Amino acid sequence: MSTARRKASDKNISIGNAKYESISLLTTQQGVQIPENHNSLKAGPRGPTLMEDFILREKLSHFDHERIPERVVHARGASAHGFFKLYKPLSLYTSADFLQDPAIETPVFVRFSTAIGSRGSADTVRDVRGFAVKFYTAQGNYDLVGNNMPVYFIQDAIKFPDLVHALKPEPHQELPQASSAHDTFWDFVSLMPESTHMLMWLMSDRAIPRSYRMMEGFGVHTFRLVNSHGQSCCVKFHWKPRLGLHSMAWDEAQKIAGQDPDFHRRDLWDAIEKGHFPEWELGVQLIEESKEAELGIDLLDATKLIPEEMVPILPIGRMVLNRNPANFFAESEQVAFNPGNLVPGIDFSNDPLLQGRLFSYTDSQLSRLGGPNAQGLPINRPICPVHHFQRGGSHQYTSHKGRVSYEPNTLSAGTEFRVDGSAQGFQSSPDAVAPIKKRHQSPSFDDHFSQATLFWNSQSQVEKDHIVAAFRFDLSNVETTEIRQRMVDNLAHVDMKLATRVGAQLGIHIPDPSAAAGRLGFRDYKKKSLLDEAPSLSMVGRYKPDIRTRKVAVLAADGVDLTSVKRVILELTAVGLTCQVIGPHLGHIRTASGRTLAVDLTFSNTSSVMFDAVLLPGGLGSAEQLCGLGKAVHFALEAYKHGKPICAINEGAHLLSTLGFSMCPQKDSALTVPTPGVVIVDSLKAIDGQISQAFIAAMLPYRHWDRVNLDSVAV
Ligand code: HDD
Repeated sequence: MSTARRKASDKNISIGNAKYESISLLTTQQGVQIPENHNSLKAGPRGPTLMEDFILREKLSHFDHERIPERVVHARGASAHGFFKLYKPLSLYTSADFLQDPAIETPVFVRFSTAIGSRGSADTVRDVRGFAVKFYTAQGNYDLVGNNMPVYFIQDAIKFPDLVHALKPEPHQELPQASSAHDTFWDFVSLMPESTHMLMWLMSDRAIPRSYRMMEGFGVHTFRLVNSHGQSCCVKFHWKPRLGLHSMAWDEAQKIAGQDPDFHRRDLWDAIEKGHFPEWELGVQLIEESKEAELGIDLLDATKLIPEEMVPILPIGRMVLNRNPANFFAESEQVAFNPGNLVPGIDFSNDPLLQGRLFSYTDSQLSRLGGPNAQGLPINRPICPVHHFQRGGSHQYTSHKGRVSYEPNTLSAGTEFRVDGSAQGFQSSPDAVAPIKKRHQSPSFDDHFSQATLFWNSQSQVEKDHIVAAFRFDLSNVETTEIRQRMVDNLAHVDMKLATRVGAQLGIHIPDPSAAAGRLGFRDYKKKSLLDEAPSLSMVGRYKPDIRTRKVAVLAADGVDLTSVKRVILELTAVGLTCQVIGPHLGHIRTASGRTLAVDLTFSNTSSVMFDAVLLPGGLGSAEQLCGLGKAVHFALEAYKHGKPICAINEGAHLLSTLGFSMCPQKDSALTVPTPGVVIVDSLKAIDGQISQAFIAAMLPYRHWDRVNLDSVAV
């Protein structure tokens, strides 16, 4: 197309008198139209290719450089946009603008992540999850860069590189990917007793969340809120998910890692696309600085939490994620969080872990994002005006006007940025600083086990069983016997029963708490905890059940009785559940009444681990076919074994008989519950709405680990 014709046909962009249509034209980065994009420039039809082909060179060169270094930790993640809205003004505690006016919606960008794995690793591995929130406030960006666990492995940032080196794949063979189950990790943490509390969380079901949408978030460190009078108080931040706190079964998490490594990323994306916007409530624990001593817990120690039973959480607002990123790289990959991004009214504490982070994030991003101007990228840019005299640097996005790049100056209103006294701008909260310079740690950090014990004591029996199983899995993969022994000896300081149960399968001696005495970093000191148990540390029974967005698998084959199940599906969909029909093949199946039913997925491309509940419709033909289909039988067995709610209508119950024990409906009764979470229904006897209500009731607890014969059911 000639330039003239190109101009004539174009509509969207005007430059001078000319108009250009940008969409229809393929151009180079310089805007030169490319005639075709399939053949490089050659001398003759069979080559050679010519160096002068600037179109080829530009394309290949851009491709060659389109990867940037992945985050050194938290490389694997997914993000979403949304907003934060306050419940009521917090002016008593903070002058932060976004915490004053409940009418304002502050835009946010949130990135969830795993910590250990590389960018391409699976979402569902056992790991702490990152929960990083960027608030684009009128006073600048505020980043709350937290995790889904309220404590951390180490107390001082100087240990962070060692922790991460120990946790990452071992350097000689780059194994294993995204897993703590190897020698170097347990070698390090067994020599670092301060990590024991975090290890309890890591080995708990919190480390295998069902969804990013169903996990809590924590700021971890103590921060400070500062009001307009300069008065400050200590604060801990908490995110509480509206959909409750749910986890996978370990067996399930491992299988999903193979079947759908993008499980969490997809789940977040799909929920937002469907308009099921994830929501969290932000809460704060406020502690007057003078009351810190009364708590008996050092607020600067990131391996400790303040139980809600001691300081309740005050809900202050809610966050809704309602928009997926337009481009993963530009937003999720290029976003740069930094705990040092603060706004007036919020301040740091002297937590030595936090203090080190304040250096590390900026430093890390210099190499990851290629220079000091990454905050100018669209995703990182504040929404408020920015005025400074910093100039130059790689990838400078702003063409600064004028001759002045210093301050003070008289040539460019150089004093206009000066703030008046201590009333405006970011004011660091005044703090007394102890005068002795020394490389040391406060003795109040020495208690390494009391909160690990508190956590253990606060778990339900099932949660304890899962923690024991997780320790056994990880430690069984440790090749060095001495490391296994050392770790279990440490666990003896948490609870002797825990240590004995974990150690039983590890081919080691009986756990011996005294073995640790005198070891580097080990202090034989355990504070008496003010609480014996803190129910808030358990995942059980903490949230009002909310079943919205859960996924129900409807297993069906030719001969399915649609009449009895259609209404149930409609009723489940009406309360926010997603039902998908799983059949022996794609396309349609024939129903008992001769109609057709569309199949969403087959037993070849999905399995029970992708669903939260299972519905087995009636129809003799369908039931008989499914009972003869190994994958369908496995589906039901696996769902049973993972404690999932199952509802069988009429002949649908036949599939349950493959579980190996009696699952017969009771005569004269519309509903039978042979074991927790399994509902067998006689549709002829059930009244309107009864089936879906019974199924929904079975879904409320999410899982039924108290089922009979759970272990004897083979999967
Ligand atoms: Fe960190 C990334 C959370 C301790 C150094 N960290 C990173 C991310 C999260 C956290 C959520 C990913 C942010 C994103 O999505 O881009 N980190 C934490 C929490 C910690 C913590 C909750 C303890 C309470 N981190 C920590 C320490 C150091 C770092 C002690 C170093 C001294 N973290 C980094 C980093 C990363 C990072 C190397 C990797 C890439 C980046 O920052 O931008 O600087």
